[in-house]
Amino acid sequence: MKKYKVLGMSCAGCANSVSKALKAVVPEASVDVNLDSKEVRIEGIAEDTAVQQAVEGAGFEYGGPV
Ligand SMILES: [Cu+2]
Repeated sequence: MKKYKVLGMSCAGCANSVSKALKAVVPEASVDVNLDSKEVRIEGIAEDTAVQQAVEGAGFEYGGPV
């Protein structure tokens, strides 16, 4: 399990966008977005670079692994 900081999420719609973007790049992993802590939890195999690209591609700021 890995956790990443994602900045710029302000509502459930943002969380959903991030979640969808991540699921697209790591379809075999389970993704959980926590709006309160601004963290994304990924269960399964995920490359940091793929996570960063997905987050940034969705228009949010990648804060790195937690
Ligand atoms: Cu939003």
